Amino acid sequence: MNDLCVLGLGYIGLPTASIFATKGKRVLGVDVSPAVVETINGGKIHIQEPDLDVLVRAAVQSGNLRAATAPAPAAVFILAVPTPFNVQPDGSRLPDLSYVEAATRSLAPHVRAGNLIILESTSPVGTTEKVKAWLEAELRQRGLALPADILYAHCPERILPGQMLKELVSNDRIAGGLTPAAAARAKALYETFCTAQIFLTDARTAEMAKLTENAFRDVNIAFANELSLICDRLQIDVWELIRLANRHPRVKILQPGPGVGGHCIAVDPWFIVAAAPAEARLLRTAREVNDHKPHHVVAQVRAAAARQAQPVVACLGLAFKANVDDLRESPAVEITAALAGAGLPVLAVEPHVRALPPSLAGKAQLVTLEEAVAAANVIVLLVDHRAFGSLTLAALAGKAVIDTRGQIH
Ligand code: SAJ
Repeated sequence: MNDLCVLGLGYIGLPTASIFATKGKRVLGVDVSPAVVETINGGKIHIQEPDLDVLVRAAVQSGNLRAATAPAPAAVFILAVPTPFNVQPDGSRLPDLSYVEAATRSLAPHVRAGNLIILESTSPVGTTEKVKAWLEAELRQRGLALPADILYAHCPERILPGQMLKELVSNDRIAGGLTPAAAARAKALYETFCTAQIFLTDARTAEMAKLTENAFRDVNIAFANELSLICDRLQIDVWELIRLANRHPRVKILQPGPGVGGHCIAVDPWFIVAAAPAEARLLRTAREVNDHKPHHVVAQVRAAAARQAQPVVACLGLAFKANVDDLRESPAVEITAALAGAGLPVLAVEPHVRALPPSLAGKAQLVTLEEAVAAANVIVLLVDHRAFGSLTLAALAGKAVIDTRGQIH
């Protein structure tokens, strides 16, 4: 029998399944996509993350990691499927737990007495309790007996895209159980590879802790983004302002940018807002401030383009943050698409990809940094990639420069 069955082989499930396998656990990785399963069984990866290819190859070659499209019996099940939100007609965002529910129900024929079921997906408070309820309902519907002593825990992941493999091992973790025994067993499991501390709590606190961490960062980025709007109005250099304010021993302002992207920070605070709409006023406003920032940048660029007789706009960077190739949920893509949609000729530079994403295909042209700088008269820096580090204001003299990351000097 498998030691572990990991459901969802994305950014969290794949590294987690692989690292357990390289530590000697027999792991079945499950994904609904046959293409993903085939890729992983071939020792390759379908997502980009430094060194993940080496880890997955080692895991598959050891014989300990195997992928399939359906689960099988295991001592431990880990749910690592997406938890997006749906936008309601009134504009509110409600968590979409359909992937967690489907994955949980798919376990019914395979669970055995004493199994540990871990929810790793970032989830609204109360989801681990729902996992238990869904599994028990599915067992009842199928006329199956409820196995004794099934344990449930929530063990959220905190790894940062771009340095996931390092953080997987070295970040402290939280193990929140529906019972203390569940938390303790989850802790013992993660000690297989986690060299940092693992703190025990209940499942609801663990769920809220994960949401709180990302909401904290969102609020702090919103503070920086709001400052950038205020400074634009007051004609103050926001970067110098933040540098100076941060010399105070208890002030640590984050960096403004073109908006907040990625799959976590722009999503998770909504789970808190949906659960406590009357109380979560600051969190909702922070989301709105950060979601507004791309529109502000688009307006700035359009105003600069209007001052050119024949504007050509260069958008430098499409990824959602520096030095990654992930274009999903990226404010840089949103801004570039809006500029092209406004009828401006747009050159896009993204050294980490070979093709434009579907939302930009046919609307912008993917070129090198040198080509963009030579051809454009409006330069918009959207991502502070290392590859753009050599750009100077002197080299861009005569062009309009909109630097959303404060990188060009
Ligand atoms: N950003 C700014 N200014 C800043 C910092 C970030 O504009 O000063 C922007 C980035 O450009 C990006 C977005 O915020 O668009 C998010 O980037 P990030 O590096 O802050 O975070 P993620 O989304 O890559 O990863 C976050 C991390 N959470 C926290 O730092 C609290 C990570 O530890 C989590 O594991 C991850 O979310 C997750 O999966 O939840």
